[in-house]
Amino acid sequence: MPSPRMLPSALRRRLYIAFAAFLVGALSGCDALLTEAPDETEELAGLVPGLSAPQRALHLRGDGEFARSFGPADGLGPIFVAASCESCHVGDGKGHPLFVITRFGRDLPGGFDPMPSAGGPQLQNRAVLGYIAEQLPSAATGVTRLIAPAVSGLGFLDAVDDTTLQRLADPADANGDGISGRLQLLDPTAMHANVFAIEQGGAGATGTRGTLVGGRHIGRFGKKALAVNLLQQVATAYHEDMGITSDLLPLDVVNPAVGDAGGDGVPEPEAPMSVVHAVTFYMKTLKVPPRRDSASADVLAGEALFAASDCAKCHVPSLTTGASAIAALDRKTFHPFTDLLLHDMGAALDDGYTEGSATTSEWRTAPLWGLGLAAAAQGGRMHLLHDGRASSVEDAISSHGGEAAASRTWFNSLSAVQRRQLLAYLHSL
Ligand code: HEC
Ligand code: HEC
Ligand SMILES: [Ca+2]
Ligand SMILES: [Ca+2]
Ligand SMILES: [Ca+2]
Repeated sequence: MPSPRMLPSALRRRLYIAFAAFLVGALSGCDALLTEAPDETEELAGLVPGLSAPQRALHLRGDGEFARSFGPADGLGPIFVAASCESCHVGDGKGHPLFVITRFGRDLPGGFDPMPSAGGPQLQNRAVLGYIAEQLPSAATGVTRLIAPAVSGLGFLDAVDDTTLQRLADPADANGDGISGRLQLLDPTAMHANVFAIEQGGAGATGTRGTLVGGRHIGRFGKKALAVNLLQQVATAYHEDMGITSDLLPLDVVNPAVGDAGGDGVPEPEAPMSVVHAVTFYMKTLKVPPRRDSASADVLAGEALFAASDCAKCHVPSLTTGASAIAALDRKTFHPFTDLLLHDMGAALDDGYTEGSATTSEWRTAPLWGLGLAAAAQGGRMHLLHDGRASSVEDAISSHGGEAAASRTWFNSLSAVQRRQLLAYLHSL
């Protein structure tokens, strides 16, 4: 458990809510700390600099909605995973493996079957009173359990042009370095058309977005990059994770073994578009995770090691946004340590589960910004990789295979001093 002093007040306030059980001990005696000014350098929640007053107001409204817990009278369910965004995305930081999302499907000769007639691809393991939750079907061959990613800085990733991702992709490994980032390519759906149309017409990205590559759209959010932009991700989260309908996804998710059975009794849409927009805007305008100790000698030496390594070919240190109607996100260079592309990570990370054009062993490069803040958000101990299985950075690297196998070998060949320097750098992100 981290010392309460290490935690900024806003993060701490939120952690206390979700981790009350873990933090009961820490609560006693830290009343004085709670009233201290937050340490800006460790604050994860917060606005991107340069927002106008109306933009700040919309951000605050979205913040409130993100924290809001839905009840049966608000349309929760009839089946769902959690009652609020914040119950998984605690303090906007990385989620704890106690609160995972489970998705499943099975391999068939014709390809992967997300088992819709058995409630796939996502398991809604809770239900409102009088309705029956889903159970994992025994016929599922691929089951994946995903922890919630941190949501800070996502507006910058949302505002990167499609052309930037196309430029980074090297599907045939043309430069022969064993690393071949692929675009997640998705069959166009009515939802894509809607989310792109709304974004182009509203306060969203105005650069190259919604590009068709071989007739398919480019995905970028989610661990296998299934969502094309934040608006789609947010509307889908309401729908699949909380059972909340909107104009973008107007039919409640039901347990196919039960059928509608009166559903949740609340008319659709349960969340007006103003709420979906406010939460999307909140996601877009959270500041990037702050760096710490960035000038120490070890960190600077580690930075040079990282830049010279293959790590940086996937965990790309700098990206630049395209044109954005939000001035604070317009053509800005930022440091996410991801290329937003899919990579084959080898057998250890193969979960037998596939989404869109991503294979079972392919994952979107996890951004490394905020890595050093993960443990604080996760109740004191680090849980890395898509399912939170790794308890340290070294542990996460030891699961890197496939395209990242050479990178893992390189890491293992570092001297003790170099390894300490690289880890100091990664923890400063
Ligand atoms: C039950 C836990 C849970 C709930 C509730 C939940 N999320 Fe998530 N969230 C996740 C997980 C797990 C992922 C990764 C999903 C994936 O890979 O497809 C995720 C992914 C995301 C992402 C994509 C981040 C990225 O880096 O690609 C955003 C944005 C997001 N959630 C926002 C929300 C919002 C907004 C809500 C409420 C409307 C919400 N989430 C509710 C668990 C949750
Ligand atoms: C071929 C691309 C690639 C290379 C090279 C690579 N990584 Fe990764 N890395 C990934 C992907 C993809 C994930 C997400 C895997 C998952 O979630 O299961 C990841 C996850 C991680 C994580 C966990 C992050 C989190 O939030 O859970 C760390 C830490 C990490 N990588 C560090 C490194 C370091 C250090 C190197 C160099 C020694 C490296 N990686 C090389 C693609 C790569
Ligand atoms: Ca509902
Ligand atoms: Ca389901
Ligand atoms: Ca309903």
